[in-house]
Amino acid sequence: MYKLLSHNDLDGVGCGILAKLAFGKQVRVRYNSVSSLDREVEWFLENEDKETFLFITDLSVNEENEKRLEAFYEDGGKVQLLDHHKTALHFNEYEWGHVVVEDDEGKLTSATSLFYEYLVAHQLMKPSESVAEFVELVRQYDTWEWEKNNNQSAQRLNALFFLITIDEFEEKMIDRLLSDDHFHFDEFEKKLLDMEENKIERYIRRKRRELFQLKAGDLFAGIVYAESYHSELGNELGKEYPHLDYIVILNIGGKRVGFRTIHDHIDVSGVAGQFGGGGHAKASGCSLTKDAFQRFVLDTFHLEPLREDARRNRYNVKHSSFGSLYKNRMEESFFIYPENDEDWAIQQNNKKLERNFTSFEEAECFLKRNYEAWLVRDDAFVNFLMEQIRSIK
Ligand SMILES: [Mn+2]
Repeated sequence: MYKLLSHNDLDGVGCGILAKLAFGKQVRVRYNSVSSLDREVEWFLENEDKETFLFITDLSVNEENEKRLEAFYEDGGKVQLLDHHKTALHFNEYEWGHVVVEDDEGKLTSATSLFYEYLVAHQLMKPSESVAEFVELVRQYDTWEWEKNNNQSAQRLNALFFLITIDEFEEKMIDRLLSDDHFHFDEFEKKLLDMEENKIERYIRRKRRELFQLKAGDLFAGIVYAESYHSELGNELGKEYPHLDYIVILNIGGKRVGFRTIHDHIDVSGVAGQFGGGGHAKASGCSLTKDAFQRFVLDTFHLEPLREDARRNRYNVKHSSFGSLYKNRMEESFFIYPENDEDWAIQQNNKKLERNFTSFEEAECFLKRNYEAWLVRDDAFVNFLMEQIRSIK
């Protein structure tokens, strides 16, 4: 018999699907949150038949269980831990630990890709094209590589995972991987996924208008309340407001805070760490503790959301050699324009600021961080230009 304890996200469930393909009825699978794994491991060690082979994938155990598992292994127990999180690298000290963050070719790994390699290498599973394709989609989603590659199928696979129950997802995938030569979505799923995509788009559009800005030390954060689609939201808001160093997502019902960044110079695991949380450089989280609640909710509740830049302009556009017009809540106007070949300058209410900028982005970032200004619509831009002409006369 085999037992698999895995994470309850797409990558973790990908491992469960592989286990069922390899071992059929010979494996029992339990999916866990980060916090529930240790209880399951203890239960296994206390109650399970010693002949049962234990796999742990996409998660790692606490120090006590680390010792217990080593003793279990030394005593002839069979256990294999496979993970790809940096924080689990020390498990490589054990014969039963295999943690790889990046493979020999520099490709980021996922638990599903490591488990597939393991099963094939140990001849517990025959390699197949459709399974390899499924594994690659899971890997690209989990490492967020799908974004760079614009691999919509990877994102859609994760969306499908959240639309149905884990049991249904497992069953669908196992049937498909056993019977088809290539991985694909069926017609019903395609329809469902199109609807879901539209829904996420509308959700993000609304959240874009609810984001407010907070200066936190030397960094600037954008804060938003949201219960769902945290990854998509963090990514889209980050791209929409590149002057913000990171995005804070408050889930009041779940009493959780998520941190996301699209910037390479920011490590949000450090930000979460200040509130007792942790995670990756680009995505992290913490509990909504009293401190976090004070900082992100109470201290900021009076703030007004950022205004969005006008989207459908033909004349007042960014990077324009004629200049771009911004406004803030105090009705001050800001005009960004190229001053010579290299510099960009800003006029605040027709008065030039002393400092210059080396790029349009730098000038705009300065404006947005310090004045929360937004790009105005074409009609306001035309009025502004007419006033300029009048004042010259
Ligand atoms: Mn994973």
